[in-house]
Amino acid sequence: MKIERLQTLVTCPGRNFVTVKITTDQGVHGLGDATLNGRELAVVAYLEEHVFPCLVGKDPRNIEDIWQYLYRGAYWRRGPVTMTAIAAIDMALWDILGKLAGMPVWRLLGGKSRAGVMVYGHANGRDHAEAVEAVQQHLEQGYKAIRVQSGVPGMDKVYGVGKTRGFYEPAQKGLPPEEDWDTALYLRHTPELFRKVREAVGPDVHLLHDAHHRLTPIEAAQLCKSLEPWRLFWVEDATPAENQEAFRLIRQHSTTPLAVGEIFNSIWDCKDLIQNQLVDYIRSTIVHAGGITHLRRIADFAALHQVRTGFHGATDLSPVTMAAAVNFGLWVPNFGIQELMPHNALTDEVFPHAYRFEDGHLVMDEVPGLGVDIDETLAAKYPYERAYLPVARLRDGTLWNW
Ligand code: KDG
Ligand code: MG
Repeated sequence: MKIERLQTLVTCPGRNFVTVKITTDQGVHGLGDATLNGRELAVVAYLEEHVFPCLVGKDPRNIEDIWQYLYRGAYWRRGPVTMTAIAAIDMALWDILGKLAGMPVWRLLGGKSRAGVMVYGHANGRDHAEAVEAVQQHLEQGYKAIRVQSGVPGMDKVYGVGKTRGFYEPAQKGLPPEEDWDTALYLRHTPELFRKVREAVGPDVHLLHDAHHRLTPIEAAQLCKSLEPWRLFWVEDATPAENQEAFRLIRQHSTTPLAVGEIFNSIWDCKDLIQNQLVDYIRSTIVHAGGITHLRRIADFAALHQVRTGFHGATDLSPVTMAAAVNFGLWVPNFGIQELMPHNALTDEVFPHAYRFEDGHLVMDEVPGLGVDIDETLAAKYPYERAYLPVARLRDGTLWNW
């Protein structure tokens, strides 16, 4: 059996997605997500110029060898563009293997460890009252875990909060918009937000929060300590993690569980964090960290250190990644939680999929492969549109972490 054809399919049904389609000489095809928010076409070029020509004629069932070939064989290792490209190929190969075996990928990985994967939704509001209301709406929809973000008085825009109520999509058409940031205001208002939410919804619901890399280690420690009375499920990206040691300072001051990793692209980005038990949840995602093959390695390593999974699942990860994440989450023994930011209806139409939301969980029936497809005719109606994530600046103009 041979790989005969490899294609990238770029579509923008509301936001940009890059999909890899691999077809074998026997006509079986597999899909992989290759979307890297704001850098989409760099991954397309990497794939089309440097990866696809090397894979024609290879046996698609040799997933591990192809992974090593693309990782070690390139000589240049890691990096988001490379690892997203490798991830897309890897997902497509697992999809093909599942279809050949007539089994879902969760079965190939080792079978189900649970009936469904618990997800967390996004509640956000322009102020605390709106945020509390959004949490209550999520509870009515069946969510057991809810991330809460709120506007901060004195700041125009805050990560996670849209201009209108409800849905929040950070990437915007055109060039990167600029937002301002004031750490002192944020640190003052966030514990108050969680006091109000916890008092409104009671002890049972899991509450999460994303600090989105904005804080220094000692500020992150202050935030996590101040949130302890409200018993969060986690604080995410409390401080940037390029220096993995930075998390030690947070740990020394707080017992609030920590999650990190949505921008990691390899096991080397989290080795020290995991080995030293400086975090509790690893958020690396299948699309940006080398696919199922590499995430399995990260998850197994994490399991040795009581670190659980909590994969990224924002709208810039296509339904192909979400399908892969559900397959992975059904199997992985050290599953923690899965982020779910639902796609718009048009995206779900372009990518018909087998996973569905039921009572706070994503579930999936016994379908071969990843359980996701692409309607190529519909996808072609929505061509790529340049879009970027915002950048953040402190009040004095200093460029900050968005
Ligand atoms: O592309 C960046 C977004 O996916 C990211 O900002 C969303 O932080 C995010 C999250 O936790 O979903
Ligand atoms: Mg995040």
